[in-house]
Amino acid sequence: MTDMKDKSGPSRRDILGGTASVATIAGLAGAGGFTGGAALSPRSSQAATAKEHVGPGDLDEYYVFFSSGQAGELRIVGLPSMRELMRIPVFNRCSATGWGSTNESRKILTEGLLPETRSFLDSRGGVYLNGDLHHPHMSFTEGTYDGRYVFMNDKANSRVARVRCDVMKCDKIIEIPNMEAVHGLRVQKYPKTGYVFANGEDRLPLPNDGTILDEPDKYHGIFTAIDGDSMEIAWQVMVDGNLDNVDADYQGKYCFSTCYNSEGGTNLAEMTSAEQDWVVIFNIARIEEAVKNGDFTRHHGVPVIDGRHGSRYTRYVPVPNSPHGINTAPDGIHVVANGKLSPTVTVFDVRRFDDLFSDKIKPRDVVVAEPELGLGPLHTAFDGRGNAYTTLFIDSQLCKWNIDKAIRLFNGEDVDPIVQKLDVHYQPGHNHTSMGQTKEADGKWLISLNKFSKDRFLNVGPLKPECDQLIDISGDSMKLVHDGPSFAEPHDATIVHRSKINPVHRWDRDDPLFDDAKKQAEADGVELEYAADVIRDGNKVRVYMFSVAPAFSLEKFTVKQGDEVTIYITNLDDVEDLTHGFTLTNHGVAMEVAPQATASITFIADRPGVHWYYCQWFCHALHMEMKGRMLVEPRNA
Ligand code: CUK
Ligand code: CUA
Repeated sequence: MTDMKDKSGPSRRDILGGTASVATIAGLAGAGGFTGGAALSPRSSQAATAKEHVGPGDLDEYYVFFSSGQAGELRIVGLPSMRELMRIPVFNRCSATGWGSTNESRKILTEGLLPETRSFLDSRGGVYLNGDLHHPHMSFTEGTYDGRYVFMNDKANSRVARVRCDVMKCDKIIEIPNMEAVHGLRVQKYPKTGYVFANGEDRLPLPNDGTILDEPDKYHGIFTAIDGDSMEIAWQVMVDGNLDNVDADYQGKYCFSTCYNSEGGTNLAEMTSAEQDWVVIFNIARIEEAVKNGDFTRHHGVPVIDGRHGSRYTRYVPVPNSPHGINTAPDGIHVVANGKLSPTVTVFDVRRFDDLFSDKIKPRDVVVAEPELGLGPLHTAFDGRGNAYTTLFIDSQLCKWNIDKAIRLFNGEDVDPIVQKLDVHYQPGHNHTSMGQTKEADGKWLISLNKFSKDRFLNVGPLKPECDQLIDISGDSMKLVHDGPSFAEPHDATIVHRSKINPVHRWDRDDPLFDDAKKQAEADGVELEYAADVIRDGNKVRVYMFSVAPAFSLEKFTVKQGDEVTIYITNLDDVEDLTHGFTLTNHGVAMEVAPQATASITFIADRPGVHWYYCQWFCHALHMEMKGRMLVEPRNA
C-alpha cells in the first residue's frame, strides 16, 4: 500500500500532470465531451449530453449486481447512473424486510445447513447473524446471461446462496462441507449453468474431527461443484494449496482456479516462501466419469475426488507466487490469471488444455503471454475488442492492455502491450465491464471497485465508504466519469444488460414461497385470502390476517402469556409497489409483505398487556392508522 497518502502531503489528485490530471479533471467535469489532451469546457455545458447522466424518470441501461462483502447482502445498482436500486438480504439480517426473522426466510437460512451447524446455532438464535458475500454471478445459457438466478458465496460461514431474478429474493442457501471459507465463485457458461463452482480457501484436516492440528500433510484444499438447479453438491475435488478465485471456459470442458500456498503452510511466512504457485485446471468430463465409476471417497455424503498432483482430473500450471483473480476473455480462448505479488498477469490459451491433459505438452506450454503491467494486479475485465483492463492495487491504477500485443511480445516481437494507465481512487480490487464476463461483451463501461476512498468524499469519520468509479471505455482511451461511495465492501459485481432480466411486479399467489403457510392454513380450515382468524392449538396460537390499504383484517386479538404466536399476513393489494408491513412493538417483530405475498413470523408472547401492531411500510394516506392491538393476558389470569 505505497499509495496511502494523508492530508499532510499532496495526494495523487493534487498532482496535475500525466494521467492523474486527466482522471481528476475528467472526474470533476463530468467528462461528457472530454477527449484526452483537449481543453475542458465547463460542466454546465456538458451535463445535458453526458452519457453517464440518467435524467429524472429515465431508466438505466444495465443492472449491476454488487456484492457487499462483510455487509452480507446483494445490492442492485443501475448503470450508468450508479444509483442504488435495491438491497437483497442474503447472509445478513434485515430490519426492513424481516429477513432472518420471518418463517419463510428462516427456513431458507437453515434448511441447507449441516446438522452439526444447526445444533451449534441453536444456542445463537438458530441462524447465522453475519456473512461475507464476495462474488455474485448470474446464471448462463450458451455463453451469456439468462436472467434466471444470481449465485453468490459467503466466505465467513462457508455458504453458497441463490437469488431468483424473477422476484429478486434469495430462495436457497447451502453450507459447503469438508472445507472452510468459500471464496472464489463462478458458474458454468456453456451449455448452461449447470454447475456453480466454489473454491474452498482455507484447508482443513479431512476428516476434521479435532484430533489433528500440526500435521499439514493431512490438510486439504477442496474445490466444489454445485448443481445450480437443485442446489445440491454434485462433487468435490481435493487439491494441493489454497484456492482463491475461479472461472470457467466457454466450451463447458474446463474450469480453473488460482491457487496460493503451494508450500502447504499455515502462517504468512510459510505461505509466501516459494517463488511460484499454481493455476489448477479441472477436467469436468473426467471428474464426472470418476463420480460415475466410483473413483472417490465420501465425506459428509459428498463424493470427494483426489485431484492432487499426479491426478488425471487436474493439472497444475506454475505461475508467479500468490495469484489472485482469474478471468476468461469474451473471445472464449484466453484466460488471465492476475499476479498480485508479481507485477505480471499470465495468459492461458484454453485450446491447449486438451493436449495438456493428454500429456502431449507440459503445463507451462498453455501459457501464451505474461506481460508486466504494474504493481499488484488483482482482477481483469475485457471490452470484447481484444483489450483487457487490469486493476493494479498497489499502483492505484487501471492498466488497459492489448491481448494480441502481449502474445506477440511473449513471442519475441518488440511491441508494448500497454495502451493506457488511468489513476483510480484508490487501491482497486475487482473491476468489471458491461457484459464483459460473457461472449456479448459490449465495451461501453468499466467500473473500478476501489478499497479506499480517503479524500474523495465528505469526511464521515474514521470509517470511510469505498469508492466505486465509473469509466467510459467506449473510445480509444478510458475516461473517469463518476465517483460513487458505497458501504462495506463491494468486492465483485456483475454488469447485466437490462434486456436479460425481467422481474415481476407482483407476487404470484401460487409462488412456492407461500406453500408452508398455505398448508398450515388449510389444516386450520382457513383461507389466507379471506382470513381474520385466531386458531389455538395447545399453547400455539396462529393468527391469520389479510391486509388491504389501510387496514388489517383483524384490529385486535387476544393470546395468553407464554403462548407461541405465529402471525400470517396476506397482502391482497394488487397495485404495483403497494407494500405493507407488520411490526409488533416491543417484540422485535417486523416484516415486509409485498403485493400478493404471504409472510409469517413467530414469537413468544411473554409481556402481559396491550401491544400495538402497525404497518411500517408507507402505503396510504391513512398508513399511520393501519394498526391493531394484541392483548396478552397474564399467565395466571
Ligand atoms: S476477492 Cu475481493 S478484491 Cu474476494 Cu474477488 Cu479480489
Ligand atoms: Cu399498510 Cu402502511
